[in-house]
Parts: sequence; C-alpha cells; structure tokens
Amino acid sequence: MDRKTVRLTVAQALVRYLAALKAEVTQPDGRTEVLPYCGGVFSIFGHGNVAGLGEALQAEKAVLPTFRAHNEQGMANAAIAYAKTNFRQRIMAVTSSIGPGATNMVTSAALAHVARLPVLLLPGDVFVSRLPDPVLQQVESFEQGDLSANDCFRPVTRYFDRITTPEQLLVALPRAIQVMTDPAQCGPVCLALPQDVQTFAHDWPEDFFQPEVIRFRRPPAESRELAAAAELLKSAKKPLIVAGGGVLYSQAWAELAAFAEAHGIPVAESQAGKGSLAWNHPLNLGSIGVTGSPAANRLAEDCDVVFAVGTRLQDFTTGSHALYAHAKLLSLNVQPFDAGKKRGRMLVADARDGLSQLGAALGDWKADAAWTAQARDLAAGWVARVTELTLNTPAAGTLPYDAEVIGAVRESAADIGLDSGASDIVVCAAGTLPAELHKLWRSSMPGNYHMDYAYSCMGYEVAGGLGAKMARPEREVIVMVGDGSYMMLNNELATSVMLGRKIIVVLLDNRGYGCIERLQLKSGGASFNNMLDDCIPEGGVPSAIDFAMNGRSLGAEAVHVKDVAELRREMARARRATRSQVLVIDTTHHRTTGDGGAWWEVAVPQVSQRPEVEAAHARYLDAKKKQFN
Ligand SMILES: Cc1ncc(C[n+]2csc(CCOP(=O)(O)OP(=O)(O)O)c2C)c(N)n1
Ligand SMILES: [Mg+2]
Repeated sequence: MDRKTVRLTVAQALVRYLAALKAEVTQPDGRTEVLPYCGGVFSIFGHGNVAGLGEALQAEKAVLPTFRAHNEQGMANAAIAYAKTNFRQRIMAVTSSIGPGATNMVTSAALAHVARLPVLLLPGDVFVSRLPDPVLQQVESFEQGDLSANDCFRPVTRYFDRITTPEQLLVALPRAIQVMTDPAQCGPVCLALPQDVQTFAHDWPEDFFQPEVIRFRRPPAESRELAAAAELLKSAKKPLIVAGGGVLYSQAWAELAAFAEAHGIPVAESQAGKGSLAWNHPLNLGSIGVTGSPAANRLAEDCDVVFAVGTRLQDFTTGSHALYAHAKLLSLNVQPFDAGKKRGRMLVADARDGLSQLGAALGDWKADAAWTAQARDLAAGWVARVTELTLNTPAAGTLPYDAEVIGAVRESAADIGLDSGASDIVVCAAGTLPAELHKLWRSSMPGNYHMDYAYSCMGYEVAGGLGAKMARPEREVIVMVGDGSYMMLNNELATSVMLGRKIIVVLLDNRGYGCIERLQLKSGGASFNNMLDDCIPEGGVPSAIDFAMNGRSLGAEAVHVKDVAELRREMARARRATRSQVLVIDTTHHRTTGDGGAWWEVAVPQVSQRPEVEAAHARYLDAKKKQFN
C-alpha cells in the first residue's frame, strides 16, 4: 500500500511537526489539559536561516508563533525560563543564523544542561555541499571538513545532531523530543541545520505530521531498592529531607507534604527546590546549605539520615560536602547519575510516585517525636526572624541592603490589597540576591521562586523574566537583579515591551560585583577589579550609569527611588501598570544577612606575600577537615 506523502522542504517539515506536537500538561492545581508542546519559536535571522527556516516559520505563524528578540543568548534564556515555569512540560524553540548567532546560544545551552531544562536549539549551519566554502561566518578547521561552530554545542546539549539529508529529520526530530520529554534525560537539544539542507524538498509521509500526544513518564521504584530505602529510613531517629528541583518538576509537592507530615520529617529546600513546601508549612525549615537558614543548617548538622529528593546535591546544597556528610544518605531521583552520588543509597524513581511508594512501605513509622518538635520550633522561629529582617528600616543616612528591598517588594502587594504577593514569581540568577532570596523570599506556591542557581548565569534575569511571563501572563513577574547582572544582558527588556509581556525589574545598584568583592576579601585578597570605583585607571572617568534612563531608553517605565519606603510605593504603582517597569534602588554591598549560611569551598592560595591570604588559607584547611571524602 502506498503511504500518502506531502512534498515539503526540511524547514517546512520541521515547523509543521513542531506545530502539530501536543502534550498532556498538568497545571499546578492538578488539572490536566492537552496543549501545544512548543509555545513558539524565538528567532533572529541571518543568511543561515532566513531563507529556509524563515520562510517556513512565516507560513505557519498562525499556528506556531515566531518571536523576534535582541540577542540569541537572551532569547534562549527566555525559552529556558518558559520551560522552567511550565515545570518542563512545554518548550520553546530558538533559531539563529550560523556562526556568531549560534555561538551566542552556547552559554544558554550550558545553562539548560546544568539545570536539566529543555530547549530546542536550531542554529543554521554551513553548506553540506561545501561549494561556497568558506561561507560568511564559517569557522574553518584545517583538519576536519565536517567541523563547524555548532560543534561547540556537543558538550552542552543532551542530544546533538546535524541534519545533512532530509530523511534524517524523520529520526532526529522525534529523538530530540524524546530526550526533552524524558524526566531523567531532560535537557537542551540541538539540531544544526545546514542552510542548503533547510531548503531541500522531500516527500514526507503524512502521518509524520500527526504525532501522538506527549505524556510524561513517571518511572516507579524497583521493589528491591524500595525495601532497602525503607529499611534505611526506619533506622533513622533524626531524618532530614532535602527537597530539590526534581520535587517541582515532578509536581510532587502534595506528596512531599503528606510524606513529611505522616513521618514527622522536617524539610529543607535547595535553591532549585525552594517552593516545594509553602514557606509557612510547620515542617519547612527553609533554605539549606551555603545560603541556608539557621533552622535547616542546624538540623543538617545534627541529623542521622538525609533523604535527598530530586536534587543534584551541588556544592551550595551540601555546604561543599561538609554540612551533613556525616549522615547516611538516601537519594530518590529519576536519574541514576544523581541517585548514586556521594555513595548514597539509590532509589531511582519519579519523585511523586517514589514518595508515595516509600510512604506506603514505611507504614506508620515516624521520626523521633522530640526531633520533629524541635524542627517545628526552629521553623517557626525562622519565620518570625525573616519578618524581622525584611521589615527592618535602615538607619537614616545609611543605604539599605537586599533583605530590606525584598521586604518592600513583598509588602507592596498587600498595600494594594493583593494576597501578600502569594502569586508573585521572582526571577534571579547571580550575585548577592540568590543568597538573600533563598533565605528570605516567601514562596507560597510552587514555581514562584524562579532561580537559576545551577549555572548562576549573569544576564539570565531580565530575559528569564520575559520567558516566565510568556508562560504565566496572569502572574506578576518580578525580576530582582544586581547592577552587574543587569549590565551583562538587559536588552530583552525591550522585547518584553514589544510583546506586551510586562515584567517588573527591581535593580539593586551597589556599584559593582558586591558578592565577588566580599569573596575576594574573605579569601584574604585585596579589593581589586570588582567594585566600579576601584577600577578607574589613571585618566579614567568614574562610572555613572543612569539605570533608570537605560530602562526608559528600552521602552520601559523607570524610576530611581531614594529609599525602601519609596520603593514600596513605586512597587504598588508598578504592579498596577501594564508596561514593563524598572525600579532602581541604591544599596550597600557591605551588609548581608548573617543568620545561617555554611562553609563553601573556594580554593585559597597555598603561598602568598599577603599575610591575609596565609590566614585565609589556614582557615580553609581547618574547614576542609569537616569535608568527607
Ligand atoms: C556570566 C557570568 N559571569 C561571571 C559570573 C561570576 N559572578 C557571579 S556574581 C558576580 C557579580 C554580580 O554582580 P551584581 O549583579 O551587581 O550583584 P551583587 O553581587 O553586586 O549584588 C560575578 C561577576 C557569573 N556568575 N556569570
Ligand atoms: Mg552589584
């Protein structure tokens, strides 16, 4: 029997397939609905994609929207944030020309790779015919004829292919989708598209364009691993749960709460896992690790078994493996690579179903009542302390620090009668703020703490805010960003204005790379090359960036406020506005929240002419004694 075919170019077939893909998406309230899997395509055209992919996208724009941004890294970051906000159930594709457009996306690919987030990268590539070689922007290898700039994507994607002949798309494209929708493998994929191949016509089987609805897999635990996991937990008297991003991506928050309550186990949250439990849940100890709360870190030091759920156990989460390395470790993770870390006991399963299975296996076993009671006390104490820290008014004449800014941002919701900002999504990535927000931000709903602290990529914030807003237009998206990160990449602010996707950017200007300056001093170094005023050479001019003017020049409404009280008023106004906002406030880098925290391994020179470095090195060796091998 003849299969029906349709004659299309490679680019047209790719776009038609993407437009046809649907996924069964579970919303945070538990409803499921079938929605387009690909929310759209971010695109900056060049000769490498305008004629091929550009033509195909234009034809399908009613079904698969195309969005123009200003920088390939920015638009890829927005696409990644879109997927994160959708708990990895929906993606965006990103296409660039060959060469610089493509390599601009390599940083974003690495971000998505580290953070286990899906994004479909479609860079143009050099001619397979090789006839025009070297085409404009072609990287020429003297030895390897098949090497192009796109090979940079190989180490930072979970799947890479170069489409050199039309039929290949029939295999490579479904495979790319499979990788992105698999909970264990999930990450960025790259299909490099040589510009001539994009334009080649082929007779495609029509059924290729009727793909099955994507349903996300939830692998259950094996009975042997389950029994061993239950045995280990039952041996505990003082267990502690460390909740990671996997709890959120598996939408396991109700099961986590039920598990913690049933067995009396307190919960601490990693950066990616913050929001797994509501901030005021009586067993939520708050953030753990280097940016951890005193409640969580105190119990981390005392616990006998750590039950890690859906976490990569990165150095900030483990206090560089010195905070709770004494405890036995049980790791529930859908990815065996993570479940097997630190010689812990593995429980390979989906977080939601694994928690239910393990809960059933534990029966009515409970942690020591005194341990649970202590956890509740510490959690309540920390909630009160957060109020105190964030509602503090800085003394007259002194600059505020991040905690006070966080308080003003939060309280401004209540000022205009909103639910204390319960649905606000905060977006952040690097600098001082990740530590302050991890400790002090109040997450009422899963997903309203949107932090890239996996790649901690400066410049993610504004673009990430745009992506989050595209995923959740009904929520208030508040980007909190330092002056350094803002300067690194802010141009998608203009895209947010153009697309009518309002974001509020709260910019904390402490005139430089404050967190790195403090790290430098802590490592015994001298102030050097971090704060702007320390970086003016002979004959140079002090930096005087007008951030509000910068925001306005990109089309946003912007104001430079004089203090936290004015910030709170301006935030209330900004919440009512429809256009993107930039609120700039001067802050100090000298103050941070001293409560909590843990050691973080940063290597200190073994020899130096500076006595401060030698002293820091001695402290470093001392701290390393607590680190387990
Ligand atoms: C792309 C990138 N480059 C460099 C770094 C290293 N880094 C981390 S935070 C930081 C300074 C951030 O400055 P700012 O945004 O002003 O925040 P602050 O620490 O001053 O609050 C630097 C340079 C990074 N995380 N990402
Ligand atoms: Mg700064």
